[in-house]
Amino acid sequence: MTSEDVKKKDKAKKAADPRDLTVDVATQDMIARSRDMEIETIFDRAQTMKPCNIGVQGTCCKNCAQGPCRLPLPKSGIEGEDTRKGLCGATAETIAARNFARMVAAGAAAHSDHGRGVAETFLAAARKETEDYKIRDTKKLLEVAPDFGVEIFVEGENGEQVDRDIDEIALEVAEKALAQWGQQEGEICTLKRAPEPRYELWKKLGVVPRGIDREIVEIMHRTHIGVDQDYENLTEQCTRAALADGWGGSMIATDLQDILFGCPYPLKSSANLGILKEDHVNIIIHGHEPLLSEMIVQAAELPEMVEMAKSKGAKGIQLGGICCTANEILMRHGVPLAGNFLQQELAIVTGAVEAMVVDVQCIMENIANVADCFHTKIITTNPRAKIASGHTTHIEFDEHTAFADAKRIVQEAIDNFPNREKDVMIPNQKSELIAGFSYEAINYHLGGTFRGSYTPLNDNIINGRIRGIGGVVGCNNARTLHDDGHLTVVKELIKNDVIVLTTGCNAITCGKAGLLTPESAAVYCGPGLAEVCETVGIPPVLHMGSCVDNSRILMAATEVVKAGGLGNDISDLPAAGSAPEWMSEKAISIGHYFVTSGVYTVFGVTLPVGGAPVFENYLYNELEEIYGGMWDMVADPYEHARKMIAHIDKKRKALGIDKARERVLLDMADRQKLEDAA
Ligand code: NFS
Repeated sequence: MTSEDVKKKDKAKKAADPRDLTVDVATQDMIARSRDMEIETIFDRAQTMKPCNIGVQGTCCKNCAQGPCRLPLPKSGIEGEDTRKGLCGATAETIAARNFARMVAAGAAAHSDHGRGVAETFLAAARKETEDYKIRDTKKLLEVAPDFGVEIFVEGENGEQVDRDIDEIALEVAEKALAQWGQQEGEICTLKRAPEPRYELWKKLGVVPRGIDREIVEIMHRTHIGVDQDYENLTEQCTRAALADGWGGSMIATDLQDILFGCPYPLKSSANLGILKEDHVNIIIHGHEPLLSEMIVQAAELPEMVEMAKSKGAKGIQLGGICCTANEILMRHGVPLAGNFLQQELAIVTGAVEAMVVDVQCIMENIANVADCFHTKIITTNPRAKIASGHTTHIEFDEHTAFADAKRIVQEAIDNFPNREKDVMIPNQKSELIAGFSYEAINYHLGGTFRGSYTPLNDNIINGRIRGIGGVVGCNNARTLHDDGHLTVVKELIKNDVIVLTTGCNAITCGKAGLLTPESAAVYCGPGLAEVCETVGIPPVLHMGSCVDNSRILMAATEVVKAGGLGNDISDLPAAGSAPEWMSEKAISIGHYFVTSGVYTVFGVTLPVGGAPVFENYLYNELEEIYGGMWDMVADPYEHARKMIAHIDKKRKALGIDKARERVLLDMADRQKLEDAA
């Protein structure tokens, strides 16, 4: 071995220290165990494979067979005119904008196809073609029906207004909702839920999406060789597709899921790999669509299943969630969170998982290889998402036979319990949490009146106890210290009296770190936010659900605008968005619908636009003049949070409520003095 080789090996060893890869102790322990067992995980691959330097700049075009054309920024920067061009003449700006647009398209497609699946099941339920899904939350059905143009009253015999039959309403909502995907002209109807000035702005700019599928397809057309060669025009199409996601596909998914499975309200649960139980049949549900997981939750609770588990020597059945499915079944059933995106392979490394059941999205192909080292069965369930590598079982999940399919899956897991052959090692770590903050639940909790309202929240923002609102969401990314970005951003925000709304993998991180409890307010929050949390009895970080449930954040922001006193539009609010550890294309679609809804949105790690400074400037600065919100990228999580806070302060100043906050802080200091004197 040459000295160079030794150096390389030492470096790899050093980088392999699990504490350099994650701040989560359970994850550190499992990385160490995977290394001891010589099982490769994403944490190892992130060391050995470096990202492509041109790809990260966003300036590699492979949209035709004359390329890939690679246009990195010259080391010395650009002096004078930028002469970089692809074979067809595409500039770095065009290439980066096209790549960005394709990410929006893929992200919007993923969320929206999820929504379509929900709408189809909803239609089957409304038509009574399935016994397994029912219209459960009729209150929410009646609330959303008018947004789809569905009447909830009919004229009675004497001309009086009477309630319309609920099944009829459900059927019409199902048909109207599903029609939003294939609609060719007009507008997606749920866009009108936005504050009026926002909707009018979109209309004026001509970016109101016509139909969900149409806007996604148009991105694919425009980014084909030789079509749209104007980054501003491309960005405009990104806006249509992203709005069709956030205010369309995702929002409709959330609505219909709530109607089918119940609108979430606060409940207790726990998080981290420590929720697995050595003496139980452990089933991990991983992926995104609650259609499947809801049925598995019900199947696992059946006394006959529990008995069957006991007959195999287990004490019972333990379910745990990974990724956004985890959030869905946590929000409605309190099923504990096993972990977030980067913990999926490691859950299997515990040796305690009988089955990992997956549907779609954020499922790493390598779970099949890790499972091959254990008795764990990987069960794929969706025709859209199979795994070729490793030994996997496919049990296709059909909405018409859903419960029977779920029972088969649970049975497979139970049958697998006696096959554990390796030692089991379950980390001790798990934290208590409270989740279930739909925007309706926030309304109720903060309002506390008959109808509930956001007015008390607005009052506390206006009087300065709460400085502003931070929406912190999104993935994990193996290129950055796992969970550290999430925690640093969230802790800095709440320390500075910014209340945090969370979803996705960020929510799971916060749950693991104990930030989703009311008690954490006294430890981590600034005095103003701590006081509000204590009075109302809520955590400073409110778990609102999965990634499609970012639509709940949009609705919460809309409710805050409507409650009054904080301007007329989302862009007037002292609020900012963040995805500190993002990695998926869905995150880009989410980021873009937040930006174009008027929110200053900061991403961590990197954004693939750095090689195209003009397009980058357009996203980071010029969009603010158009939409009142803009993109930003700050890799350092502390600086990231500080920029959000600076933006919140800028908005407070514009609203003329900056002085109020100074008074509150003075009050607190004075109170402190009095307490000290006493
Ligand atoms: Ni959303 Fe990211 Fe995946 Fe959920 Fe987690 S990785 S964009 S947070 S699980 S979708």
